Amino acid sequence: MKRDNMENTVQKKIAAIHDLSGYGRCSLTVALPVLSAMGHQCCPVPTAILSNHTEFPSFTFDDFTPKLAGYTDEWVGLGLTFDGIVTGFLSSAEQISVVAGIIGKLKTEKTEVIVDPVLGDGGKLYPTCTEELCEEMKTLVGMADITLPNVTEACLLTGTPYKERGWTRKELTDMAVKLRLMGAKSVVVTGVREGVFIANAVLARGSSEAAFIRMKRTGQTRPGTGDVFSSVLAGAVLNGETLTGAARLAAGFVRDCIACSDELGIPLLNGVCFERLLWKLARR
Ligand code: PXL
Repeated sequence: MKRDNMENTVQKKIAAIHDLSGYGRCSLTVALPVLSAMGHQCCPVPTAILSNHTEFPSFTFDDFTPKLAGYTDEWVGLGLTFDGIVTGFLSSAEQISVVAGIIGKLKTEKTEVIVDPVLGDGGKLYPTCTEELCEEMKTLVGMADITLPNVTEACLLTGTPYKERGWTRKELTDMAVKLRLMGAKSVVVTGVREGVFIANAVLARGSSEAAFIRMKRTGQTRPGTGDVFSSVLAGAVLNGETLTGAARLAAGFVRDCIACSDELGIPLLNGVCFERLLWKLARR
């Protein structure tokens, strides 16, 4: 057995393909601490370096695309294999084919590929996300063992008109089925408003019916909660949890983070103070 593979039997190794935003709690600044707390070794692949996330009125943005192939080729040279590969915010349509190549290089038949198709929220695209990026994102969704779009992203990917509320379970299941037809094995549609609840539709591999997980809304929508959700879900799946169990853990954790952030008066744009609650995820 290769040395690296032996290491994987004692601790899961996850490549986290996200941007590094210095301020605002999203992407790598969420994935690294969350996956570490859950007992995994998280290896960052930075897609871009930003001063802060793009929901602030201004930000600096340095694309890392030209460096990505060389960076990950070094990992191939070291014989690294990964139990999980998670993807999040990507810089450009062009970067997606590079990321698809990286997944192809780093994945084995046992690797869990988790694609968060970060495109927008509240019915709107994020400022750096273009129509072409949305189109290309479908390729990555097709490579996913699990994809977890929010409702806005599920609409953009499936060509469904967006609405803030009033989703029926059938409409949500239909969107999840369409995403599965694109090639994703399992789908979780996150952040669906249902009155005083937030629901998540979980369509697991091979299942014809979605499970719905509902949590009471405890506060306002905040940036970065999708990244907290995807990191907790990835960490839990790699700890052997079922997809529905992992989605329940992630939804409950996000709910608690929102409540805690409101209680502490954290400004909305600063995301959620997940740091205070990481202990809930900790694994010895
Ligand atoms: O949380 C999604 C996200 C990730 N990365 C960057 C973002 C956003 C959402 O605004 O701007 C840079």
